[in-house]
Amino acid sequence: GKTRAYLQKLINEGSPIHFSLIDPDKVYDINSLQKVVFKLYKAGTSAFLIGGTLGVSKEKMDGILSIIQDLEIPAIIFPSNINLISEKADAILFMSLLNSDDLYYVIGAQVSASIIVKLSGLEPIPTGYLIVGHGGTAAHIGRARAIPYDNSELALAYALAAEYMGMNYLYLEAGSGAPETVRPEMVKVVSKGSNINIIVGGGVRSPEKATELIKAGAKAIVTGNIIESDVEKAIKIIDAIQKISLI
Ligand code: 1GP
Repeated sequence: GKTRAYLQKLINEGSPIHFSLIDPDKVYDINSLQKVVFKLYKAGTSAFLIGGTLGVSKEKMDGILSIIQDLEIPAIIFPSNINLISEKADAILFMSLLNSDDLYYVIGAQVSASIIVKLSGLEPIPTGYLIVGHGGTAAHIGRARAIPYDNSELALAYALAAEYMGMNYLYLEAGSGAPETVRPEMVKVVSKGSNINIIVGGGVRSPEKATELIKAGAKAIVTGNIIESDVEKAIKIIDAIQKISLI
């Protein structure tokens, strides 16, 4: 698959990945989004993620995707449920919410969606989704038993389980707008103890924090809220992590 190969190439080169997350529910003006998307693209964001937990319809997704579609970088669906599958994207984070108490979010939604994904031609990216700390709306809706911010060993146990089940990525999620990000200490323990590629998101609002998380071993950083509230800040985050070489 093209998107997986593209991301793997960045990882092999030691280039940190930056994902710009667009939540279709938070987009009120498609024209200003267009400008923001172009700025992020020019600044060197690695790919766009599109998704959100509440208030997202396929129509809204398609509207956003029509803007991103023609750029040279991938548009990747970050799904909260099975209704958010659009053939206008390049790929989908095919995720299991590993620490959910509800089998629907662990394997049910995936079974309901798999044939649709196959028919859509979207490239699935096997991803474990692990909710940490604050957890935000995603934790509530996903019935997650969030991993405490300071329990790195528990996160590592999930990471190894995900790796042994064949997943490529582990998304450590503190929840959109979380007052505290996943701690660099947890990222360090998981990256040292496993071979899975770590994505970190939730509450990343400064270049310093993003840098710290990358240096701790994250392969990718996600920024969501900041893109809509302060795109120049998001660009500073992109610039900061691009300066880091992981080799
Ligand atoms: C949410 O991890 C993402 O799923 C991004 O979080 O909106 O806080 O950047 P923020």
